[in-house]
Amino acid sequence: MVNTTIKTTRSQEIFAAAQNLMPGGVSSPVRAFKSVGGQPIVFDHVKGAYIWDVDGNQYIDYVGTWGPAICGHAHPEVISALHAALDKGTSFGAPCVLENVLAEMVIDAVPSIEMVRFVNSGTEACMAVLRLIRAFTGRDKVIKFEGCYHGHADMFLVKAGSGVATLGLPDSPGVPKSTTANTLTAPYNDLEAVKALFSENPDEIAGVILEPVVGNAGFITPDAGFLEGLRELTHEHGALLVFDEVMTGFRIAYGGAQEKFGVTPDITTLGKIIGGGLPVGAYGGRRDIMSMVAPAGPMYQAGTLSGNPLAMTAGIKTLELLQKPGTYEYLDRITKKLADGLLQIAKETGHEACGGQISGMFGLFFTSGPVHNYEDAKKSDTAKFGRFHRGMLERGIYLAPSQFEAGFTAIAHTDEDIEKTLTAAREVMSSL
Ligand code: KE4
Repeated sequence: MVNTTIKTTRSQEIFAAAQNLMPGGVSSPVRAFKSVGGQPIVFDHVKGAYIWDVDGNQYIDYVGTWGPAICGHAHPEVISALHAALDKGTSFGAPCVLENVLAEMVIDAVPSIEMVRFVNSGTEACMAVLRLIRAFTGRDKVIKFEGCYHGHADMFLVKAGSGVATLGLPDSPGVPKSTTANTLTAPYNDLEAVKALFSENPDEIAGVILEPVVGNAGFITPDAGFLEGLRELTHEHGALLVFDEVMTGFRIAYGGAQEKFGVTPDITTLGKIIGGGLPVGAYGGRRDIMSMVAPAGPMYQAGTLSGNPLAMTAGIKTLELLQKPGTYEYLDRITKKLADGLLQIAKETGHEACGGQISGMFGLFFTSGPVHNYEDAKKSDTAKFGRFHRGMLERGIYLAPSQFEAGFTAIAHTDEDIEKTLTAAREVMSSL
């Protein structure tokens, strides 16, 4: 175990036991701190912008359970809405008006979505969309971008980001070559590479899927014209454009990255925030495309807990809270203060660093940059990032435990939290 100045005895005991019970002791790989080293902390409870671990240590949280906690953890209005919903049952497996309510909110918010289907995770949403674009176009091939992550379905585990990048996995064993033969990849922000793929595979590409702002290779923004270029190319070649907004949806703006950048895809995947901390994913888009989904159409997709009343309740309340005037201006202001502060401190303490933020999403790479794609991101000093992560953790700041993840703020973060974080960052970077 890594000696730390904070007391983590109980975390160590629980995590040691967990490793005998669950692979790596976790329910999702990135949580194991493999790429940053040291002992993962075991959470006891969360509230607002804060975490308390099982040893009683408190942290300012910039992971927010990977995005859902944008209103702060355990928001009192979400919790009380859930309490009321609980008394009516936890799952129906039948139509429920709450699905109508959340569906209308999503359709009203997201420019590309005319109809929506709820599922239970972002992975499910992306899996279903891959099947849908193939069903709609009659074509089999799909273009994804190196470093982008669209969940763990076989077809997407090709040069994927997030935990795959974090652990440096060669994609993954167990994925037959035949499954990924139709998955084409290009460097992010490289329109010429996409044009070449369309030329080499005429009339065979069903669609292009991407994170419109990348959070799974670290934080990477689209170059000017990149999203617009993909919109034109997909139109030109009869392919569909899919924005995977599982992470960016309702975070980059209330209408997602597509609202922020003014580029409307044909289909959008969502997750995280629309579940308000409970398991929800969704996919939606043009009515003519979505009408292919069973039972309206022939494309099959299903789920026992899809649209369950608890998850719908948490999502509805979360989106209601996000509709409050000034929400995204506040998120942008405090996150800019954080990101700019981190870069300024890195420069002042002699470290090559780059990064930035959009609304409540930010990132920091220890490399001079700029970082336009995954290859650039991989040039960053991940060992230094690991030392930075540990140093911040010991000072009560909980950052994403991987260089290849983005950071998230919430409306619960205060200026004081940001200032405390920057003070800790200066101490750590001075000693890196
Ligand atoms: P889930 O199946 O984890 O709900 O969603 C998959 C997914 C799809 N698309 C994007 C853009 C995503 O960011 C994700 C999941 N994000 C990761 C964090 N980088 C989830 C954290 C984890 O895997 O534990």
